[in-house]
Parts: sequence; C-alpha cells; structure tokens
Amino acid sequence: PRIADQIKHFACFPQTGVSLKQMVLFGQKPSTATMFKASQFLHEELPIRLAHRVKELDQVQFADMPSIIRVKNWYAQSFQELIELPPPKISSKMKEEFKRGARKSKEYFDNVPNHTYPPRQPTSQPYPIGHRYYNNIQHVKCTPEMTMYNEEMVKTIEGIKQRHDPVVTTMAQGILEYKEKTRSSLLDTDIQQFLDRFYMSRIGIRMLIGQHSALYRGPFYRNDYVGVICTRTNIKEIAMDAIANARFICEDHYGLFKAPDVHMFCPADIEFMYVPSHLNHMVFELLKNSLRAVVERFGPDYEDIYPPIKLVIAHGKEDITIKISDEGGGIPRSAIPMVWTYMYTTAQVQELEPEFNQTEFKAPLAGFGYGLPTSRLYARYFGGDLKLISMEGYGTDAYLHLNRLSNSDEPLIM
Ligand code: W6P
Repeated sequence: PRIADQIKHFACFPQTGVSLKQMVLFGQKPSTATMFKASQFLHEELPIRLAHRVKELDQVQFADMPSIIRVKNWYAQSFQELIELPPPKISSKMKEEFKRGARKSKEYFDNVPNHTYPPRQPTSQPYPIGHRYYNNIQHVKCTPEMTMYNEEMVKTIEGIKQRHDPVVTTMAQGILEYKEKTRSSLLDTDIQQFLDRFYMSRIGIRMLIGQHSALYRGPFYRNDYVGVICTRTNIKEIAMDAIANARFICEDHYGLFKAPDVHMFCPADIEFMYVPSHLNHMVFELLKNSLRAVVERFGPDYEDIYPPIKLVIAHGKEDITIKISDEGGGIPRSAIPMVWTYMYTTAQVQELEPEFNQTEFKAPLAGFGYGLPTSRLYARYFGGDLKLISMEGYGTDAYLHLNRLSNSDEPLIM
C-alpha cells in the first residue's frame, strides 16, 4: 500500500558509493559526533539501496517464486524499519555546536602543517593520493540526542544485517524453484547479471553496516583497525591461515591422512589496507577448489605424491596479486563460464549435499559452490578481480588481483 509507494520514491534516487579509503579516513577517529554524521548518512543511504533491490526483485523474471518473494519481503521490512525510525531532532543549539565545531576544527587544522584544502565530505569522490583529510566535526561536543540516535540506528541496522543472513541460501532456493518450473538455460545472462548486481549490492550494504557497527562497538585496543578494515593486513599470515583451514577441510572431507601440500612463495611480509575477512574468504575458497581438483584427479591413495599447489604472492605498485596454481587436470575452456554461474552451481550443490545447511551456505568442498562467483564479487568490490586460466589435461591457475591504492569507487552499477 503506502510502503510500496515510498519504495518507488526512494528507488528514484541514485545510490552513493563509498570507497575503502573514504571509510578509513572517516572512521579514523570515531567520536559521538562523527558517528552521528555516519548514522545520518546511513539513514538516508540504506533505504535508497534497499528500495533499488526491491524494485529489481519485482522486475526479474523469477519474481513470483516463493523464495524470491520471501527475500523481497525482508528487504521491504528493513526499508520500512529505517524510514520509520525517527530522525534526530536538530535543535538550534545543536546547529550552533556544529558550526562552532567546524570553526574550531578549521583553526586546529590551519595550525597543523601539511593539510591540503579544500576539505571534502565523506561521501564525495575519493581523495587524491597525498591529500590529507580532516572532517569538520572533530570538535563538536556530543549531546544526549546524538547519543540516543546513534544507539537506535546501530540497533536497527544490526537487526537488519541479521535478518538478511539467509538471503543467499534463500535466493539459491528461489533459483532452483524457477529452474524446476521452466527448465531454462543454465547460462542465462540476464539472470547472471541480475544476481551479480544483487550480491554485489548485498556485499556493499553489509560492509556499510558492519563498518558502522564495528566503529560504534569496538574493540578499540587495536591501532591497526578502522572498524572492520585493517590498515596493515598481512597477506602472508592470512594465506597461511587459509592454507591450514582448507587442507584440514580437505583431509576431513576425503578422509585423507595428508592433504596435498601448498607451497607458498611470498617475497616478504606485505601489509596493505583491506578487510581481512574478505581476503580470507577468497583465498580459502580458491584453495578448496584446487585441493579438490588435485585429490579428485589422483585419487585418495596418492597421499604423499600429490603434486603440490603453488601459491605466489606478487607485490606491485598498483596491485597485489595472488596466484594459486594446481595440477588438478584443469577444466575445458568451454566450461570456464560455468564456474561463474549461479544457475549451474545450485544444481551441483544440491546433488552433492542434498540436505545442505539452510542458513550456512558453506558445504565443504561441494561442487563449484557460490564460492567462486561471490569471491570474484568480493575482489571487485574494492577494485580488484579474480581470473581463472586453465590448461585442460594439466591444471588451473587462479589470479586474485587486489587493488593496492584502494581508492576505487564502490561498484554499485556493474
Ligand atoms: C580446478 C577448478 C578450479 C576452480 C577454481 C580454482 C582452482 C581450480 N582448479 O580444477
């Protein structure tokens, strides 16, 4: 009824992207006043993003599948919660305080050398390299209204994040329902593009919520973290961790005494700004695929003579690239597109794991799960990419490119 009209209205506004760099600069010194500004930004940005998703879910060719309707209702409910949350009352006293804080910040930053003008707002374009950032609300004193509004916003968006946890599995269910009904092509590009956009948007929304909640809740004792972003992510440590986990899962799944070895080549400790959980997700996913290919090519009785998987980390000016090479026999060139589809994938997962966990979409070593397409989205989200090159009859190389400068815009339209 009325909520549908409001969704239509909000879907007319363009979404505003936020780069990794902007998130770090904005979250560097969280205060009640900066959190308040961020809450206000999310209070208008999240309903816009959710409304776009509802609109697209309504127009897609499988809009009438029961599971798709469930997902759409979650988006609509979250939209409604946000627009029904009362905006903060901004008294004239508070306005004065923001003005005073801005003047004080200006004085402060004018007396600190090495700052470049003009100041920019956190949701505008990324900063040029070497541009020192400040926000003009560092010196604003907090008020009870600000504190109460922050608390309400954080509680609301944390609830929304939790509501949307089962979105990926439920969407997969919906695609399955559609496939059973229509027996449509496995490589429908419209559906593929829709799902890439949909899941990319989900990554962005969850990143914004996760970042805001982490800035609000802490922990505050680590000086190399800004929310969920680690400014000194050590890729070697994350790779070693992912290797141990993937090998363990592989041994468990195939009942092996010893999974294929993974040889890591990493020149030195490389530290860069990234979200460690995203990085872990991607490297772990690639390793699982390589391990699976090797074990399935040589069989389980080959334990000590499996050809090792090579993991090379290269460190350039623009990119950090991780190459993972296996000798698992490769995949035919014509089958590469299948690896990235969501349509083909669900069938595989269902076949291998008929009773796969409904909320946790992580069937260990299952077919080509959603793992590869979602890993590529995670890579692209911060300006990187994921590519596969395969030699049929020999093995596969996966290239995970990560943007070192991290100032790429959030990809909201692909
Ligand atoms: C394969 C298939 C694959 C997908 C992704 C990463 C590595 C591999 N190896 O055989």
